[in-house]
Parts: sequence; C-alpha cells; structure tokens
Amino acid sequence: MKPIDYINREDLYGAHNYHPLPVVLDRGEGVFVWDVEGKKYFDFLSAYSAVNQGHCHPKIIGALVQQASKLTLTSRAFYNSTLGEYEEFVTKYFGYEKVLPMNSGAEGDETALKLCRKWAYTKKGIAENQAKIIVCDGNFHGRTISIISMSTDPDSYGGFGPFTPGFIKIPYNDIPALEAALQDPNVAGFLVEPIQGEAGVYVPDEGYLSTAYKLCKEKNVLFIADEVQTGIARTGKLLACDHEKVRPDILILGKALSGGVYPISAVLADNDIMLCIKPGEHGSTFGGNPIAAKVAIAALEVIRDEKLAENAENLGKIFRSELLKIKSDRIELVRGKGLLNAAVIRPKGEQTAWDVCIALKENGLLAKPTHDHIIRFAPPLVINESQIMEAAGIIRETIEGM
Ligand code: IF1
Repeated sequence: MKPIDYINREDLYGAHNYHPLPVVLDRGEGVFVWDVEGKKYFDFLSAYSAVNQGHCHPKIIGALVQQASKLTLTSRAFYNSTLGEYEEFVTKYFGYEKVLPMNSGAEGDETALKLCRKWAYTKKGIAENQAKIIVCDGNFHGRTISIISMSTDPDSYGGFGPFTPGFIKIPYNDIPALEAALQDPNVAGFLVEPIQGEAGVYVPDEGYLSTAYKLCKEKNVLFIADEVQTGIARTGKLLACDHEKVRPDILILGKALSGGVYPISAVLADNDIMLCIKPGEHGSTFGGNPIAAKVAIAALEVIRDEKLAENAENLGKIFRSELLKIKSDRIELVRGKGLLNAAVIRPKGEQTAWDVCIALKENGLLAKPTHDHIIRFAPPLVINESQIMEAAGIIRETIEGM
C-alpha cells in the first residue's frame, strides 16, 4: 500500500473530525518517527505533549506488557494490588493527599469541575446550583459538552449547543479582570492553563499565576490548574506552576502521565476538597486500572530518573535562541518555556503556517500549526543537544528557503 492508500482508507471509514498533515506514521522510537515508506522524521509535536518520555520508552512499554499479561482491569467494584501502590506513588510525587484517577484529559477537567462545585456547596456554602467557575478566553480543556461550554473558540463550541451554565469568561493574563470577576460571591473556582497551549503557546506575564492564586485565596476560591499539556516536565519544571511556586488547590494531569503509551489522567487535591465526593458520586470503568497504575509509575520514574525537566529547561533555551537566528521576515516572534515553544509565522501571500509545516515534513521534521499562523514546536523531552541543533537547522533551512 502507498501512503495515499492509507489516507483514502481513513477517509472512507473514519469520521472527518481531523485534518491531518499528509504523512502516514508506522513506527516511533525516542524523538523519531518513521512513515510507512521508512522515511524518518523528528517528531516536534509529541502527540501534543503526551510523548514527553520519547516514543515507545522501553521502561514504560515493559511496565505495560508485564501488567497486561497479568491483570488488566478489575473495575473499582473491587480492590486490587496495583491501585494503592500508584495512588501512594503519584500523591507523594506531586505532594497532594489524594488522587482521583481517570483516563482522558477531558475527563480530568470534568472531574475537577465536579469537585469544585461539590466543594462549593458542601464546604463554601454557596447555594445549590449557583456555583460559578471563572475560565479564560482562548482556553482549551477538552471536547465534552461542558468543557466546550467554557470555550471561546467557535470551532470548539459551534453547533454543539445548548451549553452548560455556570462559567464566567475573562481575558487570559489579565489580573484586573480576574479581580473584578472574583467579586461575585458565588464564584467557587478559577480554572486556568499555566500556559495556553492551543491558543498558540501563550505564556502569561511573570507573576500572573502567583497573583491570581493569591487573589483566589483571598476570596476562598479554588485555584484549579489544567497541566494536562504543560505538566510532566514539558515547560522545564515538573509543573508549569512550579515556575512561580504556585501549588494549585486542584491539579489536573493527563497526556505524558503515561508517556503516550496509554490514556491516563488524574486529579490531585487534599482531603478537604477531595473527600467532598462520596462513594458512588463519581467514577469511570477504566479509571485507575492496573495497566494505567503501572504505566503511570514507570512514566513518572522516567521523568525523574532521566532529569527530563532540567533537559527541557536547558534545550528549550538553546532552541529558542537558534530560532531567533533565522534570517527571515517569516518569523514574527518565538515564545515558549522549556520545550513547549511556538513560532508566529508572518503570512506571505497565501502561504500559511500549514505550508511551512508541509515543507518541514519534506525536510524530515513534523510539526503542526495551531490556528493558521502559529507553529507549535514540542519535541519529546529526551531530545539531546545535537538533535535539537540538527532540528533547528532543518527549521532554519526550510523557512529561509521558502
Ligand atoms: C484534540 C488541542 C492541544 C489540553 C489541555 C485538556 C485537554 C487537552 C490543556 C484534553 C488536549 C489535545 C486534544 C487534541 C489536540 C490537543 C490540543 F489542539 F486540541 F488543543 F494539545 F493543544 N487540557 N489537547 O491540551 O485532553 O481529552 O484530549 O486527553 O482534541 O484535537 P484529552
């Protein structure tokens, strides 16, 4: 079969809910992926920061295979020998008293919304069904109906109404707007991405997160950090909130919590919040299953043992400085933290960021535009200095050659 045959087959039998770059991947190892014709590429998307530990990391695959041949799923109707081990490991790893295990990032966000509302009614004393949660313009928290009810992106919410009430939208990186919104006594929580990934790697001003946290505490409002994309060492610290020493009241993790090997998400909080949800009030068939438990432990051990946060911090600086050397008016600006970076591409005629990504693909590097003029560059955190220099060279030659 030729690549076009794979593409046509997906087109014929699969929903058209994506518009992928025309490349058909077949194998991954570390920072590289190969297509069905054996062509090798740098993966500079990392499945939107799910593959921070590199493709098919042997330690994580080993944990998956070992548990998969022993016990895959018990449901939470019974106890099992792996869940408690994982719960102790992950709560100590991130410094929280409790974890509620789920599967997708969206389920993590939905769980955090429910937890926040439950806490509002049982602990803060907000009247039933009156709790409000502040969110930011440009947010991306997933694709469920309640989550897109928070969205300001018509591509995310258009045509899917009616929407879930109880959300207050304010501009991102805008402290006065947050202060004003916090005057409402029915506000229970503030849900925020420490860096807005989908919005184009929008890094807020230094101090935004710590000031926002302080304002929330003054009003007894929960600070909820969605670190599904920015967490797990991606931005050069274990959590993006760590850059400002902010400890979220509710922490949402996903993606690289499994190293891209298995759908795993988690919500972490202390007892006074987490115990507001009683037995039978929330759950999931696969949440915290034995495979997820063992895979997540291995994935987090890799982050720690291979010092991937430090690597992301160091190589991110090198990468941004290399991009800034590109002599081309196509690059309007470069922004990011650690190895979560983006280049804003100045449109030239009809050429958009998509065309740049097609040219990058031809030159052996895979990246995807977010919106039509921003390219996100997010390689696996296991990348080394010579690889990041080689990749920056590909980007430079491609853009200077356009
Ligand atoms: C798609 C975007 C990125 C996320 C944050 C929760 C979730 C995501 C901060 C939900 C998921 C993914 C979803 C995927 C593409 C990708 C994405 F472009 F959609 F916005 F990364 F920026 N919080 N992001 O980034 O996690 O339910 O997907 O496991 O939907 O196209 P999920």
